[in-house]
Amino acid sequence: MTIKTLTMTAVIALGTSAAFAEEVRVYNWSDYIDEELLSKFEEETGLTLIYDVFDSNEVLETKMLAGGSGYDVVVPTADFMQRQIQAGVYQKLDKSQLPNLKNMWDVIEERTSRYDPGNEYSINYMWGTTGLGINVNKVKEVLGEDAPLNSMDLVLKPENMEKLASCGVHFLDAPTEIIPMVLQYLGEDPDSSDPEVIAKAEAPLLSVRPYIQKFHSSEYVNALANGEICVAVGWSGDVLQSRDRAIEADNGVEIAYNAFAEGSLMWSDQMAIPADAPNPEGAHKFLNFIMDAQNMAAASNYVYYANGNKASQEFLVEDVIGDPAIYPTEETMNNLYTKSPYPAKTQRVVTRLWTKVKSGT
Ligand code: N2P
Repeated sequence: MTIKTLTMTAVIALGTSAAFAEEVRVYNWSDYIDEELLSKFEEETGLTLIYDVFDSNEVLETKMLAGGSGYDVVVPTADFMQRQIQAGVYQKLDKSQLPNLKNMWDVIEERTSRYDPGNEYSINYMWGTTGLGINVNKVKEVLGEDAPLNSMDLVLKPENMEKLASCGVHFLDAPTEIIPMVLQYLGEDPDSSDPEVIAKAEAPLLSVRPYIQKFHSSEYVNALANGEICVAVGWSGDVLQSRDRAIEADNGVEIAYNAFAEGSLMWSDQMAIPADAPNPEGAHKFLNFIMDAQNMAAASNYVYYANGNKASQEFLVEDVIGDPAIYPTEETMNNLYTKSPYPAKTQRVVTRLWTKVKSGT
């Protein structure tokens, strides 16, 4: 059984003779690890690993704010994590239990310290961008050879979307990523927290809403690969995994990932330990295991996301370290933007707008 085939709520207990062993419970994004690493962790530590997956920061946040999740390690995106740290949701890392911190990459540590000063509560797991997953041939068939394959025009111009609706379009169910994308398209500050600026995203989204088949943050990986849909606004590595699944299926579907020429969001997912984690020592063991250079490289090589681990880079395959969609060049990097957490009042505006967009009214 693989993680990929499980539903979001599934729980996997790995190991056979581990009935009495101590447990570590990890809650991570779906399609975000090479599952061989999970059994390797159990073999190396003698701990039983419970590994659950999610595909939404909002779902994770609700669990974290409620408390008592039972998890020892969780993986929020940095902007969400910042306000969760402020809400007292996480415990400080005990760096003496994390010798592999020496492997981490100062460039990324500096980037994430904006959200977690001194990186006292978290380590970077992976980072990536939000852009376009495309079935190249289908989209050209529908829109012609000069289809805007790397532009927001593809998914925000109603005349394009009306045609693409015939082959299927998914958007991430991620309001804090899609709304900034629309603001960027409009020439507004994508990181704006001003409710009046945010309100400007509503009309463009409603104008393409009739042509969006689904708002979902993980189904598109298979749906693109098997030709059920032709476009997804999705996450870089997930689209690249979809490309691989199509190649493996040998079904003639060619999937590409393109960041937006107008500028894409760059996000960082951070591993952190809840304040009420049942097994903080096991949590530290898991973090240290992940920060091993070869383990981190194995994870990135499998899921096509860049990581924050400098020492892992010599073990990355060329397909990963050499792909500017994963490790962007300086020039691409300058075209990316980042997000800050929304203040509570703005978050409510965002949530309301999103409900309206999803319901299409
Ligand atoms: C992994 C998706 C993680 C990206 N499948 C969201 N930050």
